[in-house]
Amino acid sequence: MNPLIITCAITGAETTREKQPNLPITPMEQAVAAEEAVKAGASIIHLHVREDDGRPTQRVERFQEVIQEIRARCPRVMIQISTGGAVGESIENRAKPLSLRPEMASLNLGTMNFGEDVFYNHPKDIVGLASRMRQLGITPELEVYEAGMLETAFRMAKQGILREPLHFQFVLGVPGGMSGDPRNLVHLVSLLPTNQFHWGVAGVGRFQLPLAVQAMVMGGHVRVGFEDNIFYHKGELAQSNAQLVARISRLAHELGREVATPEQARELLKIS
Ligand code: KMH
Ligand code: ZN
Repeated sequence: MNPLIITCAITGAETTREKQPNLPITPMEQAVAAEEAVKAGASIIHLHVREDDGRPTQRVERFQEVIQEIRARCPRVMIQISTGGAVGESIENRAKPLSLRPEMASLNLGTMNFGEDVFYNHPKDIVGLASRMRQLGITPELEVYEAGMLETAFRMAKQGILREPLHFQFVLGVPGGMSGDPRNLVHLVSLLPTNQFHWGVAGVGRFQLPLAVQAMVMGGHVRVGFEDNIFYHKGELAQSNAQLVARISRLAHELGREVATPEQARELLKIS
């Protein structure tokens, strides 16, 4: 099996300090959290940034500051900026940090209910973001919350808007999308026509750990971190993002799956 790519989503847009006191918010906190996560086995950092007061932002200067700090500590980790932003953010703002040309960026493939909110992704905006990424040489990670979104990706690949190999992230457990039921992951993977695709799973909340283990066994990759889950065990908050990554690395080792270094992850995803 391929080495396991662990992505760490260190901050997110919705998690708060009130709920997770160790949430990294400032550029320095985020850089330290990223460095610890990389030391624990992460090769991709999925990045949302915040203003100092904790508000989510898509401000380019803030992304630049954080990326610089992370790069100074982890020169080869892949940085994947979020173009999802926070629910309700304008599409113009969501696209802005692409100008920094990170290795990767998330691309959300459809509109859906997102908890109590609606996460809008108009078809023309999805195509617009994908085209901009292509123009700038940024590899999209395709965020899939529903089986129909997978079909959207296949259609976009056929139209030449997305270039293969496609890299999917199945985000399961968002209220409004597919749940973290193990059958959902089996179904989504079964829809991939060949094994020329990369896929990972980001389980939300209590689904994070069981889906991660399932993905490891099925040959997929794994995302953990405070964006998706703030607990280590039921009712016990995680101490850090790195603690969540370290558990995945340990389990991978037990299961005989090598954990990818940033270099190996680049090679696998064809990102130089
Ligand atoms: N904050 C969510 C509404 C992404 O990063 O692209 C969307 C999100 C997905 O986090
Ligand atoms: Zn995100």
